[in-house]
Order: sequence, then structure tokens, then C-alpha cells
Amino acid sequence: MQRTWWKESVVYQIYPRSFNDSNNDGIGDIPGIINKLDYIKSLGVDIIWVCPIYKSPNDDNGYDISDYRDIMDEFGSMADFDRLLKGVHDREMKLVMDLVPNHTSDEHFWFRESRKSKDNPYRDYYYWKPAKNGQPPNNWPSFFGGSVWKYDPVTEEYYLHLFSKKQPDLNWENPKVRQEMYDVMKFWFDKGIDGFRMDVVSLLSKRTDFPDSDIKDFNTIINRYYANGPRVHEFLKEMHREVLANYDIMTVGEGPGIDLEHGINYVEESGKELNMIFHFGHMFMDNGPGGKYDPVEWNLVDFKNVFTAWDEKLKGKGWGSIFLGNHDFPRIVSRFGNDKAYWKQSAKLLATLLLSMRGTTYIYQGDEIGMTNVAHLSIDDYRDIETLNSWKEAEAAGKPMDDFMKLVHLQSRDNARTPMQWNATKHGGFSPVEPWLKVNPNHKDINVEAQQYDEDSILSYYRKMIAFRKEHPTLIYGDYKCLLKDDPNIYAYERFDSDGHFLVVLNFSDNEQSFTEKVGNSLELQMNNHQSVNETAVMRPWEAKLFKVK
Ligand code: ISL
Ligand code: CA
Repeated sequence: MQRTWWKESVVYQIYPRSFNDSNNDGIGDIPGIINKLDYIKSLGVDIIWVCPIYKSPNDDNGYDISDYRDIMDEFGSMADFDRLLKGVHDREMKLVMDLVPNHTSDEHFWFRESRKSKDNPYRDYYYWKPAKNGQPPNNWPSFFGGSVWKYDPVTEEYYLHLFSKKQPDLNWENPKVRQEMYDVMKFWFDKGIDGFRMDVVSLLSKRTDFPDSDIKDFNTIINRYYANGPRVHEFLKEMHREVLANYDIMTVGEGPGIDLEHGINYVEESGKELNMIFHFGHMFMDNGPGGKYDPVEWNLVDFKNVFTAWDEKLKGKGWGSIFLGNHDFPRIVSRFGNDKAYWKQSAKLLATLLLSMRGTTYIYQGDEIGMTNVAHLSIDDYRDIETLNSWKEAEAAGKPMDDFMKLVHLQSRDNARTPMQWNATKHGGFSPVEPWLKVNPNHKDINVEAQQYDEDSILSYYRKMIAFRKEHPTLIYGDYKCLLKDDPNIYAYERFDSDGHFLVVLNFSDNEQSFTEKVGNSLELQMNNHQSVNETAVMRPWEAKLFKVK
């Protein structure tokens, strides 16, 4: 693989609403991020990705954009943004923004025009359909509950929204729409930003015959009817030709339905589309047939298979992205670790994994201090549209709501969105006033200040592990080989190339495990996530060891 800056980078993801409030209104903002740039730099990361900060009525916290060329009032002004970009560049980091090309807000100028009349010049910027026998045009379900079609009395037709009804889907079949989006991208690239994370690119091209679905399982519906549509690669190649090729930037696409079979087509270097994609194989492992609120146990063998299969698939052809969480999923230590008895060890184990795999590493804000899921007692303390809509649906279906609350604690997107825990003061140092979403009560113990100068902290471990990765490009580019594929507790793999050879052993269990597989070799322990170093073949609960193989 050719060496490239974004392959060697570690990305830090910021959810601006929950990062740092600078003007005491309880909402994180851009000046708040600027105040923390030295902290972010101190982690050793290279790229900051900020979730959407554009003008938005905030039906889905900025993923509903009403002006792509302006900044959300609550987050600050364009002058603040320019200062942020300069502050990031002055510290020799890069700034990646979040582009939402699949849908706009219903308050965007294009949509306000589009809904006015059937012959409005913006009508075809969106998908409009007449009723079918007095019913919506088809039976597709929306990601956020209910139908994907919303009736609009003005022209007596329905418009398509795969997400909330305030997020109408753009019609990418219309070349004008594509040019509009390319112009938006150029606007930000010309300002000097260093790339885009692209929201739900897998959904850009629709099956324009809009067939009824004959199945119920939502994940299967996504794969069959919504994702990887017929023209998606044509659109992305055009985008690459017209915009991306002209800048030294990075792109990472996300979206449901990007599976092993389809994912490679987005990132194969010869295909000239995107640099990386987020695949969700490991992120949906715990979803049952009813989706995320119908959870099933995940197991380590499947988890390892996801990473191994993707590495194999991309090897020599494209580049991967390594992540375990983001603003849409539960906290990583609560989900893949043990956030009770082995909180510190398991958070460090996950850091070891994130920073020793092949691919670009993405760290979500707060994971570097081991932030955990939250268990607010009342649904009134939740804000996420997806959580609230699922709650209403469960209530309407007569489900026992005490049980459903437990599922919310396990699965809600708000788990990842509670404010960043800077110190032990009332609102965790995020804001002096009541934040838009309550801080996790455990901020008294889990916070940046408590870990900043503690050599044994999760935060210190992240810093060391990031530095170690940078010193050893073998961990970035080297080959990957999974050992003990079928071991249900140990995840062990080698990373090697002509410059070096490493062995990583991770005990994903609450019990001691022995690891004898490579003990005959001459191993030199480099990283260990427990305070007292252990060079033996015994793996303590949630122990992580990284060896140099000589
Ligand atoms: O959140 C999910 C599972 O909990 C995903 O299915 C998610 O809806 C999907 O990956 C798309 O997410 C992205 O687009 C959404 C937005 O709400 C998410 O925050 C964003 O990451 C619509 O723009
Ligand atoms: Ca604020």
C-alpha cells in the first residue's frame, strides 16, 4: 500500500453539541472546541472530525441541514469556524467535516420551494409521489419509525424521507442536485478543510420504482431496498472526478448496508470513489430480528471474524477504518468491555485493539477516558429522536415500559451523547448550567482532570498507545494474521512486514486465560494494560499485551 497521510492518521471524532460549552447556554459550541484544541493535540491525534455544524433546526442534531454554507446559531458564527480551522492547522492537525448529501432539512430553501407546486423549478430536487389507492406510495419503514412517506397537503403528494419527516431525501437522479452538492463541497474545500465524513452515502441512489417490501426484518429491508442502489458508484465516481480529485483531502463514507460484498466497491483505489468506509459488521452484531431494541448476545468469535474478513477483503486494494463506537452507538467500554469490575482494564484493552489494527483509527470523544453508558431514570431525560420515537412505538404497542427502559439504557444513541466529562464539578465542567442532555452522574469519578496526570489512567494509556503506533508503521501498514480464530475469549493477532513483527493478545473475558500459542518465540513485552507488568503466558481478566516478536 502506498503511504499516505490519512492512512497514518488517528482521527478524533467530536460531537459538538456535547463537547464543551463556552457561552454558558448548556450547549457545546465551536469556541468551546477551540478552547480544548491543546487537549486534543496532547492525545497525539492528527485529524479532528466534527459532526455537522451547519445551520439546522436540530430535529436530528444537525443531520438535518437548512443551509450548507452557514453555521448553526447555537454553535457560533463563520468567523468562529475560521478560527477553529486556523487553530487546528496551527497545531499541525487537520479538520474533517461531516457532509450530509442524502437529505436536507425540510426547512432548507430547496425543500421550501419544492413543496410549493408541482411545477416549481425545485420540485425534482426531492422525491414526490401521488397516493396509491389512498395509501402512501409504498410500505417502506423509516429508520426513525413510521412510513418513509409524508403527505403534504399543499400539492396533495407524498415526499420520501428515509429518516425523520424533517429530513426529506434529495433526488440524486437529478443532475442539478448533484452539482449543488459538489458546489457545497468546493465551498468548504476552498476554505481549506481537509476532508469529509459522508453521511449515509450507501443510500444516495434509490430504487426509483419504489417496490413494496415483502419482508419485515428491518436490516434485510435496508440491504434489499435502500442500500447500494443501482447508480451509487456512478454518482461517487462523478463526485471524485468533479471535486475530490482536485484536492489533497480524505473521505470516509458511512452507511447501513455496507457489507463485505458491497463495501470494497466504494474504496477500491482503482475505482476512484472514496478513501475509506465505515462498515457496521461488528456494530449490528447484537441486533436481533426486531433491530436494536431486540438485542441478542454478541460473541467474540463473530467479532474477530468481522475484522479478519474485512482485512482480507481490503488487503492490497483499499484502506480500512477501525472504530468501535461513535455518536450513534452505545459507549464502547459498556458494549464491548466490562464497565463495572474491569472498567479500566477493558477500556485500555479496546484502545490496544483500536490502535494496533490495519486501517485508520477513529476515536470517539470521551472514549479516551473510558466514558460509559448512562441510565437516566425518566424518558424525559432523553433527547435523541430515534430513542424517543422507538419509545412512543413501544408504548403504542402496549409493551412493558420498565423493560423497554432497560433497552434504552443498553442501546440509546444518547449513551454516546452525554456531555464530555472534563472534571468532577456539577455538570462535569462541560457547562456551568444544566446541559441540553444531562451529564452522566459518574463524571465525579470519570473525567479528564482525574486522569490527566495519572500515569496509570486510560487517558495516559491512549496517549502511549497512539505514540507507539506512530513509532511503528508496521502497526499501520503491516500484514495482519488472526490466531486462535475459534477461541471464545482471546483475540490474538500478528502484525508484520519487513520492518517489524508484533503480536497482540487481548483477553476479552472476566476470567484468567492462558495463552501458550507463541510462547516458544522470543517475545518482548511492549505494552501492557495492567499496572503490574506480567510477562508470563497467563492473561489476567481483560488483559492486553502487545509484544515485539524477535
Ligand atoms: O444509528 C444507527 C443505529 O443506531 C444507524 O442505523 C444510523 O441511523 C445510520 O448509520 C445513519 O446514521 C447517520 O445518519 C443519520 C443520523 O441520524 C446519524 O446520526 C448519522 O450518523 C441521518 O442523517
Ligand atoms: Ca454554548
